[in-house]
Amino acid sequence: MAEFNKRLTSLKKGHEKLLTKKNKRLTKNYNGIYYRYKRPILTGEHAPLHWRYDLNYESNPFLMQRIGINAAFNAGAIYLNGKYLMAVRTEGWDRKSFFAIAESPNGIDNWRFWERPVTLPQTEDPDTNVYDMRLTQHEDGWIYGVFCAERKDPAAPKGDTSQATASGGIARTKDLINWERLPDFISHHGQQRNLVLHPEFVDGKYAFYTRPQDGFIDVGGGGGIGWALVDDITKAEAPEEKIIDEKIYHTIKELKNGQGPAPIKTERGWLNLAHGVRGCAAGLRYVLFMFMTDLEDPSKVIARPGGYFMAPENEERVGDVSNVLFTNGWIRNEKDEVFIYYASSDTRMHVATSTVDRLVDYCLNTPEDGFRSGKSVETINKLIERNQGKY
Ligand code: M1P
Repeated sequence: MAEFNKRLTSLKKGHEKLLTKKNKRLTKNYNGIYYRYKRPILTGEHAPLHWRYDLNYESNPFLMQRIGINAAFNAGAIYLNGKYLMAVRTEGWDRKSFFAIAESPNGIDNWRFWERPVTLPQTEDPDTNVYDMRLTQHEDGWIYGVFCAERKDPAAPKGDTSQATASGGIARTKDLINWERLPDFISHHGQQRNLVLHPEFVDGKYAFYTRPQDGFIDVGGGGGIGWALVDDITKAEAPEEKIIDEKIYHTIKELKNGQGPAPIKTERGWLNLAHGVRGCAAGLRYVLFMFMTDLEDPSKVIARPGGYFMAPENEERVGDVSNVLFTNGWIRNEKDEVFIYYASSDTRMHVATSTVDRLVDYCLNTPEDGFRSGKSVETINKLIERNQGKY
């Protein structure tokens, strides 16, 4: 018992130390667009001890970890009542992901999970795995959590234990504790792994960013960021999906792309953050990119800064699925500061900070991709001309 108590005290102390560690903004190599931070903001190790350990001496005299949390990543985010909150994709040792809300007083550090993970109601066809929740505070008064609901493919040949289907799951809440599950999004164009709800009605309808894809991994002949209008969110069905951002040969989104979080409204247009994927000898490389859309018609792209906005760096490059940056959450606070929550290599969460003005400037003034090496050189030469006498 003495040994048990000693270890428990030390576990609690170590955990508290991790949770209260200050983060540090990195000013070296600042690119004028955003700041990165020294440490990840949330990892599997941040999961509460009472989720992982049986804390009763009688049933766990060795104080063994009974349940493990492998990773904390791909979090949706929301600023609610002055609190910075993330709906974190929390993945157990058993490979199942679930959502758990984590809270920080300043958006940067001191992140703490709430007492319990989210209990997500099921549809008639229970999900095997759920992940990548985008939180949207909609003008209809609800907070929506839109996520991927994965199930074994009923059409998989006998003995194939990996073929899956991805659908757009939808749930809504007022407090992030009690959730109402709505039927999955019905797409007429294949699977949906990357669904995001726009925060405002468009033409009196709910508007979704979609990603029609032929298979579970491959987008195939489909792909691109799509746009679909839905009459009734309690029976969301999209007969039509219009592609607003295509995947393009020899770009950072050659293989696939997907909307990140719900866009941020600015005076100049909607700021959009997304991920782009290309193949290389090391496998798939996931980076983040931005684009801006028209205020009146958010399906119309008005600015396409070329190349990536953020790519994996240093430790971010390595994890369970290496060479991946992924984002599905960001927060704009009342000071127009923007907190970009991104995950590295399907393992841990980070934050980068910027401002609305900077991101608008980035979108409107970064040269577009010319799609050929020769065009890239032309673009650099134009800048060199403008810089004559300045260097
Ligand atoms: O492993 C990288 C990412 O792969 C998927 O994203 P996409 O559908 O764009 O390929 C998702 O499983 C995502 O969660 C994951 O981070």
